[in-house]
Amino acid sequence: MDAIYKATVTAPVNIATLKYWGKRDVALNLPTNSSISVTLSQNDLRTTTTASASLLYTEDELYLNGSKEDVSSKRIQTLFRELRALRKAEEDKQTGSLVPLSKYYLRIVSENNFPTAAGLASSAAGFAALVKAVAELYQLPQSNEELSILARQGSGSACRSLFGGYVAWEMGSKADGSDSKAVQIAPYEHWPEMKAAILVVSAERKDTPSTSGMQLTVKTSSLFKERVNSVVPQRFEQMKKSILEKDFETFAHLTMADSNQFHATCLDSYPPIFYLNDVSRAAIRLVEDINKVAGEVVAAYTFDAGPNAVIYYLAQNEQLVLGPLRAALKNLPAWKEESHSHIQELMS
Ligand code: 2P0
Repeated sequence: MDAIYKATVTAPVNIATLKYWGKRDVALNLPTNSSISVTLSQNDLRTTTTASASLLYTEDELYLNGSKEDVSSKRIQTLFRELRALRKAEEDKQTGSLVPLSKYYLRIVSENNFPTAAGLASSAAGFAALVKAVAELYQLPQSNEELSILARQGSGSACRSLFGGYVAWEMGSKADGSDSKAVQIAPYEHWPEMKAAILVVSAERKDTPSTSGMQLTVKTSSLFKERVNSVVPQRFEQMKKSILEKDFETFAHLTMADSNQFHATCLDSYPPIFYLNDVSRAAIRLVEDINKVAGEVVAAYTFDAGPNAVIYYLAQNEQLVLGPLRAALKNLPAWKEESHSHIQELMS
């Protein structure tokens, strides 16, 4: 009986606080700006992936939440090819002592513990888990930063899910993408008081997929040019500093401003892209009210390519933030109509 070689890993979702939106190279997934995210804890939203290789397998296969997915996409093929090449290099180095896994077919079995493609960064956790699982199966010596370059080619935001805590994706400047990678700004333990809650407004698949949405924005939005050239470079440094200094007020202001500007560039695209809905906009007003009543900034909202809000706050302000949110949303007709809508606390 032929052996099956296996490795299982998990990768958490990351939520951008400084948004990636726009590619300067579509094939290599090179972004038009650097971005920053907070990685959720492994206990929250995550993908668990088992990668296996065996002579028994007759083709490369990928299963996501129990259903067989197409592996012929360029992104998947690139990852398989690059990971095999890295394994092959190790096999060549250690002549004859390693099982030639680079020649075996792969089977990837992946499960999300949250809705796929509802603006919950499922591709980020998914591709990060795929790269981590195969790297572990192949016992590759590459660092997480090096693996992030691979994950980026699966999905841009996936490179940031290789690290926990506070993470930057440095856009890089090289044409081959070898310096467009994720680095950790600070581990989770640096600022453990940081909490997040997600308002699941809708678990439906999003309208405009990120990849085509951002291409449309790059092509048609004039506000976008201003954003990448003049706004984000400054914000990137300011946000990093606010994280290192645990300055919640600055972090929160930058996070909300960046979410708003990202959605403004979506609206400025032609035809316009709408990711926020009535509940999303109500959540923005509620957070603004909560901060006003508190007399200081105690909560920050951010939205990705979908209507679900992620609210950041510090542990000591949990009641101050979540109490009014729960009370107000309960009475909102649009919130009640959505059977999936709920508030989920994260990073606890
Ligand atoms: C982000 N988003 O920084 C931004 C904010 C959505 C809004 O990264 O084409 O799925 O696979 O590189 O990574 C979503 O884009 O796009 C995303 P691809 P991805 O998290």
